[in-house]
Amino acid sequence: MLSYSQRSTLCTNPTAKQLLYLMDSKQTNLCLAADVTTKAELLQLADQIGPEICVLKTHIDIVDDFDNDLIIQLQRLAEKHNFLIFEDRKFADIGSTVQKQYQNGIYHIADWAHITNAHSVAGPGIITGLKEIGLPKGRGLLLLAEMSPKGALTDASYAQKTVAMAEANTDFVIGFITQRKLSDNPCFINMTPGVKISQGGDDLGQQYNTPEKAISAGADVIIVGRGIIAASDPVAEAKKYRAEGWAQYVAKLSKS
Ligand code: S5P
Repeated sequence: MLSYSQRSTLCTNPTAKQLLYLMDSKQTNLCLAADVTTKAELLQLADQIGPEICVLKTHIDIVDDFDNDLIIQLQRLAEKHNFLIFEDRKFADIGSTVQKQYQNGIYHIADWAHITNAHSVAGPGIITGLKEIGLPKGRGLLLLAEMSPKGALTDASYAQKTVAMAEANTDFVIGFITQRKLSDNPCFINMTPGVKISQGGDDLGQQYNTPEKAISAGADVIIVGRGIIAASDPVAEAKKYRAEGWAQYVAKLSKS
């Protein structure tokens, strides 16, 4: 098994390179899903938990009081604490439409999100459309190959077809949202949501695995939301997830 930084040297996409490099240098494979609905809460999480993470994942359209200053401040915090910003937009339309959704509207996602993601259900045109906007800016795209909730339609055949779409676009596609490793290409980064130290789920179908299970199944980055943000001490909890995620990576590396 290659280390994150060894993989970094093999990749051409600048965001993939930067992320893999920073994971090893900062010693974290934790992504925080900062699913909060006010600007103040989002900035507080980014500042307090920023030192523990490699990626801050946003759902920018759930912030009630969104304004451009939020983006400026998030970018400052990303610099200060050395993390990348991943807007979890889950694009799912035809190429022509997603280009506008990525570039225009009130969020201008392509201008600030190092990483975004798309469903593969719409076919390869969605990647081409997003790539025309994102690649000149050095951005990276994750494809949703496999979703975490109960009853998700993303079966093995869907996931494999998604991998094939990624293989045809290795300049821009930097990996997958997935529950397991799907490809041997070292430049694809597997990000796994549905992670919590206490397994189980929520009452809307979400299913959780422990960091240990997620990483042994192939996660490079564990995405944790409520496991951290709903805890009584989110910073202490983030440190726990960071330590656990890193220990599992180091153990896996030393076994190989
Ligand atoms: O299949 C998926 C894909 C994603 S990106 N399942 C998910 O849960 N997510 C996202 O991960 C979801 O949108 C949320 O932001 C996060 C999980 O949050 P948690 O609070 O359940 O850890």
